[in-house]
Amino acid sequence: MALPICVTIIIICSYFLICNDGVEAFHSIYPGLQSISVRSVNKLHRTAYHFQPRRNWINDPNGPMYYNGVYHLFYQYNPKGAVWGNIIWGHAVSKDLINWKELEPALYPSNPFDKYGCWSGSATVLPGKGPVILYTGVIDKHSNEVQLYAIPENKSDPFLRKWVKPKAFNPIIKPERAMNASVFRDPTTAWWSTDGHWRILIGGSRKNRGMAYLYRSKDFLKWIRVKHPIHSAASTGTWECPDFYPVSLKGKNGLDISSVGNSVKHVLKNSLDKTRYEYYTIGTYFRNKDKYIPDNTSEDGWGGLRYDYGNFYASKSFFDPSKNRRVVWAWANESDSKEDDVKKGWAGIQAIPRTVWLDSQGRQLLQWPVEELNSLREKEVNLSNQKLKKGDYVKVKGITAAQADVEISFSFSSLEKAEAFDSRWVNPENVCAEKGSKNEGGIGPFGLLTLASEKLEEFTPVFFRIFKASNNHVILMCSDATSSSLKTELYKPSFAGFVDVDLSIHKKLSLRTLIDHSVVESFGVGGKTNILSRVYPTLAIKKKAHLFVFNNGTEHITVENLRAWSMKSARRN
Ligand SMILES: *[C@@H]1O[C@H](CO)[C@@H](O)[C@H](O)[C@H]1NC(C)=O
Ligand SMILES: *[C@@H]1O[C@H](CO)[C@@H](O)[C@H](O)[C@H]1NC(C)=O
Ligand SMILES: *[C@@H]1O[C@H](CO)[C@@H](O)[C@H](O)[C@H]1NC(C)=O
Ligand SMILES: *[C@@H]1O[C@H](CO)[C@@H](O)[C@H](O)[C@H]1NC(C)=O
Ligand SMILES: *[C@@H]1O[C@H](CO)[C@@H](O)[C@H](O)[C@H]1NC(C)=O
Ligand SMILES: *[C@H]1O[C@@H](CO)[C@H](O)[C@@H](O)[C@@H]1NC(C)=O
Repeated sequence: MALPICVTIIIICSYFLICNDGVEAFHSIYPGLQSISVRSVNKLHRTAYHFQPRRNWINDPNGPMYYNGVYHLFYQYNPKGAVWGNIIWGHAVSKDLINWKELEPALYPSNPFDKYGCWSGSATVLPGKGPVILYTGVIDKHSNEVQLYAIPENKSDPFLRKWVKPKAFNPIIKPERAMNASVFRDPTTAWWSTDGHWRILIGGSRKNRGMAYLYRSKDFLKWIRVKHPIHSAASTGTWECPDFYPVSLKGKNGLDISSVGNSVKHVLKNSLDKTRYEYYTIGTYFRNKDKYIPDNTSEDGWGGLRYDYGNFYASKSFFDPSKNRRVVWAWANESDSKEDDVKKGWAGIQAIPRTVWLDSQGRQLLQWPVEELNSLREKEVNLSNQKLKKGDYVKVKGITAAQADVEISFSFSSLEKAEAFDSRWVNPENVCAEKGSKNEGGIGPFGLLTLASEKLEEFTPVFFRIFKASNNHVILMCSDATSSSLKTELYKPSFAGFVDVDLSIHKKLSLRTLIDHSVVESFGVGGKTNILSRVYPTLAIKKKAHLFVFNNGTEHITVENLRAWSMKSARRN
């Protein structure tokens, strides 16, 4: 369960003098807004192929799974309004992860243990027995939490529409007295070990130390906490939505959750409530010790590896046995204000589901939109061998630039003109904010101008910029919202990440960007560094949106190949 950040309390309270209603828990922060429903939703910036429900607020993806030929996506949902609150589990099903059918909610408060909310959780498909959902129930106004389970009422129903919460064993896990019960949530999918036990993780913290509690069970009903957490890290605050899964050292195939073997590593991902970003480590899972230890190449904290350096949170993965892949889902929140959300009648989308696998060097994960997305590609335009001098920008004509998929590769002949890298630049976002696309460089900035108005009053550039450090080159990838909209009162971050690539052999960089009205979702260098931005152009909308390639560095850049497609809208229902 991901909660809206606390600092907004102050802002919202000053707008609506209604916060001192005696509710102290930090999630009850928009009591005056959370149940305002609108008659008709504003379609202007709605997405055409990124999943969102018909109206209202959504956040975390929950319980993704593939069962009997159907993909299920559940999600945190406010059925009454467009800000967080009244949380239940929405439910949608799909045959291809792209076109969805929205169903009735799967879980909603129905007993004393989830009276104040059905928060995030996961699904496990038990061999021969079918799916089980584990989720967090909120028992009171102080957000004290327990874990519950639910099973399908009828396993033969192809869509698993109805879920029941058996009384006999629920809640299956309660916090112990020494634990902080208000930060004890988001059970993972369970894995099975040859000692005959199922195991799950639950996120939490002790003081400021983030941790993933480990529980085991023989029968999936009676759960016992293992004495130590599987892993914890100082100063990281509460770990939300932990995700723990095996990845293969050999190739792109995903692994089922319980896989073991010599060529298996593990990934632990946590969503940090403190920063509202996630990070992951790659490491070794010592089964007999119930311990996970990150590799020394994975930083274990704020500055660690991220799936995505933009609006991307509370992610959750699942193994898809039909295509032998692991797929990760995540929530991308809005960058406009709560008042805007109430007016437009909706807030929150899901990022495009991504296949995730381990890079051949074993140091990071790679991600790529699921291949089914390509079925939405229609009209294609392409460009090759286009030279870009400093200050050039070239329009990509002939596609619906507000709803598009673009793949592009760039090359250049020398690294000589790279600007000097300042070793104090630890946070790529600061470098992106300082250097931007408007600040001319040596090699780059070069890339795409997405959601651009004809005269470039508005645009969201996605670009690379190359620097020379003392003994290597540093590649910065930015998705900069600074000029994305003429509307001023928006969150316009200069999202950025460094890209781990060796340019000494091939001086080439590639980029794929999915553009969807208020989404610019980019995959740098085959999915090494990825950034999802939410933007709200006022001029660059629908047919008035344009796409350009540009170069603002002195080194000449060649667009080796560009392929861009208009995208069809995904079917909903
Ligand atoms: C369960 O679902 C199947 C398939 O939809 C249906 O034929 C059957 O009648 C259902 N059983 C009950 C008890 O509702
Ligand atoms: C429990 O966690 C909440 C939320 O982070 C925090 O406000 C509270 O101080 C914690 N309580 C204790 C006893 O640590
Ligand atoms: C990291 O661990 C590997 C073995 O897993 C070891 O060879 C290497 O020296 C370690 N590096 C550092 C910086 O500790
Ligand atoms: C370029 O686009 C045209 C149609 O616009 C298409 O026929 C052709 O196959 C494309 N070429 C490549 C290399 O993709
Ligand atoms: C390129 O640099 C020029 C000069 O600084 C600036 O006016 C222009 O906006 C830049 N282009 C982009 C796409 O940022
Ligand atoms: C998404 O919205 C922005 C702007 O309000 C906040 O700064 C982010 O913290 C928030 N992200 C999450 C995960 O809540």
